[in-house]
Amino acid sequence: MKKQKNKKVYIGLSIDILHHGHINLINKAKKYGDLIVGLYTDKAITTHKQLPLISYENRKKILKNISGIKRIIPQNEWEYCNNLKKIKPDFMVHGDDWKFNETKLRTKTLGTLKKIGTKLIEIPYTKNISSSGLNERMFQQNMLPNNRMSSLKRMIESGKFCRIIEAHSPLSALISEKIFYEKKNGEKISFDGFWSSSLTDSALRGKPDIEVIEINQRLSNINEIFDVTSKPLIIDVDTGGKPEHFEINVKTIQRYGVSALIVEDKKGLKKNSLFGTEVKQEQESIKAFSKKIKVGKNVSDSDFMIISRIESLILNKPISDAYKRACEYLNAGADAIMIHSKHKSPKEVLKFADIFKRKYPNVPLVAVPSSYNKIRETDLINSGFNIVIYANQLLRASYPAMYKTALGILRNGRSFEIEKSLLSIKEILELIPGTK
Ligand code: SPV
Ligand code: MG
Repeated sequence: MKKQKNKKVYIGLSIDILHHGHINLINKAKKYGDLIVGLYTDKAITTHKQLPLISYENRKKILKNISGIKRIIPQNEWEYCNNLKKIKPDFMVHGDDWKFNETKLRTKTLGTLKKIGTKLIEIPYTKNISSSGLNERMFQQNMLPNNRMSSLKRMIESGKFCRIIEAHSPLSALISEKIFYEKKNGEKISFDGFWSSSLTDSALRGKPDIEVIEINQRLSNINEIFDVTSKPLIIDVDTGGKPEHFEINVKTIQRYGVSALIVEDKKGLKKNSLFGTEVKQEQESIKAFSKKIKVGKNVSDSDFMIISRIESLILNKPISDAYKRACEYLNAGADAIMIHSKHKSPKEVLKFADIFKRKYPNVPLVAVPSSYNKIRETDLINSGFNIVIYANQLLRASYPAMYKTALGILRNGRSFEIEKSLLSIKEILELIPGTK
């Protein structure tokens, strides 16, 4: 076919792993006219898949070196409608595999194409490209320490709101790695990473949450989680200990590929924050805590984040104290702030966010809504939060399930009655590939 003059052709690409299927598509599409590629932004990709390994700018650089592309524009959403309406191309070219794996997207796109008078050309999906093989390659790449470490910061920088969930074991992490909820519009809601909680890591071992589980044991747990997952992880390092110890631990934590740590401004024998003032808890001085941050930042990789956790509200101090500390901790080099509260109402946390974001709109802000759990993610987003951490729900879910099961066996003198609430033997045998 001869290239048609003054005709515009549109294709959407993400090209995280560029392969010959993409080249086939580009070569065929450009025959219909001037080729405009809508390149998926990192944020658009994360509405349906994991963050791409290669950033938007670098994927754009790659595309620029492929001949026959007239223009590259950002594809900001999963759906093509906005770009199509803007460009009004004569043709849109797409692989025909979306008839099977993206039916909602296809139907919606067909509606738009009809309205704007664009012709759809569907190209047979290139043979011998195994999507499971590509997914496995992506998974292996995402697991590498540097890739995993940088992915959290990249996600935040792409403007994505990050949903983090506690993982106390590889199995709990595997659930969160894979689970997604598909909304009516096809958007896939999933967890973006894991929280290694001091509370659940301690409770799992039958120990109190008082910094008694030492860092190497915490890291050994994380290492096992990292063996079977690819998403980023934030570690709760409690008070971080003495600055001299903190410095050494920051280096070790980074080496594992952890993306961020959260260090809280308390001192002495640390008690769980959710006790509030019921127990003796003391806040560290601004000066001493700022020194700890500086020491940690001095040995931090640029992709690693040190998040300062402010305990003022936990200790019934005013919002002004929390704000003052936030400013000082940022001056000391903190990459982000976590504001904690144990109140049932989110009022004070939202007030803090309002004041904080007016001064620091670009500094990431973290919420841990364990007690004020009625708040929805949309409200956190609207208030300027960038990360939400569901800090303990999976372990709290497993305990009552185990308790009920153990009691049921005792009550009945056998396991038959409780079987219906369990994973079947077949399911547990098939849960982990390679067991057979
Ligand atoms: C944890 O999960 O260990 C935390 C959050 O530090 S909280 O339990 O709310 O203090
Ligand atoms: Mg903790």
